[in-house]
Parts: sequence; C-alpha cells; structure tokens
Amino acid sequence: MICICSLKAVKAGGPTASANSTTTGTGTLRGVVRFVGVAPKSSPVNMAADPSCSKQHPVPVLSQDVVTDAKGGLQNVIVFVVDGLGNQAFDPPSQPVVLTQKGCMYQPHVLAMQANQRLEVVNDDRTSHNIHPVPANNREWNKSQPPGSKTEETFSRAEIAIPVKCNIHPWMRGYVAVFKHPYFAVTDKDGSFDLSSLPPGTYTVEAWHEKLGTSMQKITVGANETKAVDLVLKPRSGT
Ligand SMILES: [Cu+2]
Repeated sequence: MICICSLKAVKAGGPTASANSTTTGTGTLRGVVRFVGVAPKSSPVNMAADPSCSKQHPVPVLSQDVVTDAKGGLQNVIVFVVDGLGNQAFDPPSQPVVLTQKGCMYQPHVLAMQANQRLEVVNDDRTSHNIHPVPANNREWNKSQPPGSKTEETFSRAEIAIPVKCNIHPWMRGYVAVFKHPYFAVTDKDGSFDLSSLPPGTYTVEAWHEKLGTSMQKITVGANETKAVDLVLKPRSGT
C-alpha cells in the first residue's frame, strides 16, 4: 500500500501477493530514525516565477531537506535491507506507486518502489510540469505533463536514490529509490518505520537521507519476532 500524502509514511515494503515469501513465521524490524545535531533551518520555497504555483500557498511551503519532529524523529528517510537476502528474486507488485505534483511540489517528497514496478506520475496542478528523473544507473526520461494529466514509467535497476526535478520549476525536487526486493520503507513524520514479513535471518539495514547520508546496522530477527532498530543520522560537513 502506498500513501501519496507527504506527511504520512510510505509503506511500500513487505511482501506482495507476488513475492516469494509468506507472512507466517517471518520477522519484523521496527524503529525510529533520529537526527542528532543542529538541524539546518528550513527556508520558504520561492515560487514567484509561476503565480499559479505561489497562489496555491497562502502560507509559503518550507523546504523539505531536513524535516524532524520535536524529538528528532527524521522524516523522509529510506530504510532498507542492504544485505542478507542472498540471491532471492522478487516480482514487482502489480499496483503502481503514485507520485503527485501538487502545489508545484512532489508528493511524496521521497518515494520508494521496486524495480519494474509501475510509477504513475500525476499532475494535479493547473500548470504544466516537466518531470525529469536524473538517474545514475537507470534509463533517463523526461516528460512534459499538461495540467491534470497522468503518465507511467518504470525503472529496471536498483538505485538509491534517483533525484527527480521539474524542468519548468527549479525548486521542485524529489527522490525515487528503486529496490530489487520489497524490504524497504520511508520514515513517517515521527521518524518511524517498519520492515515486516522478513524471512528469519541476519540483515544489514541501511538508512539513507538525501542530505545527511547513510547509517547502517546489522541485526538478526527470528520467526514471529519483532526487533527494535534505532538509527541515527548526523549533519555532514557542508550540510
Ligand atoms: Cu513543475
């Protein structure tokens, strides 16, 4: 299930009907990604170049680079299994993930999906957008989208994460992470995440943030077990 709302967790992990595992006898990794340090100040996004964008925001939107709650819970972090799954192959879910352009922003700001899953890109604005992912390991594409239109694409290779930009509105920036397996999540506004339906085993879990970099942890989970995993990210020099 995918939530297209930017304030809620994008729960894209876990097996699907087509994945090679079942939920019986599996384990869950559950935790929070916290930001430690002084968070860079969010600044208002300047949309003056396109009044049809700016007039949708009576209160200016703030930049989404580093978004935390009062306890340091860090939103928009991709948490995923980076090692431990061996050579298992997983079919992509039949349902697409949805990226919406709304108020001249991407919703969600960070999205995660499986390789060869369909990515549905929706323009919910009254202005045109031009969606342009800039991958390093996938085919690049670039599409003009008139108001109200929809388009579909895929990415065939794993890549964490592909920057997405709009050629018309320079402030628009999002990220799409692509995985060969279904064990990934994007943190909620309190930094929480949940990687469920994992076959019992020892895994390396990684947290990836667009500005703060990565953090890793090795953890063993058994059948019908839920293990807590807390990850920390700090400012990098220059952040
Ligand atoms: Cu745009």
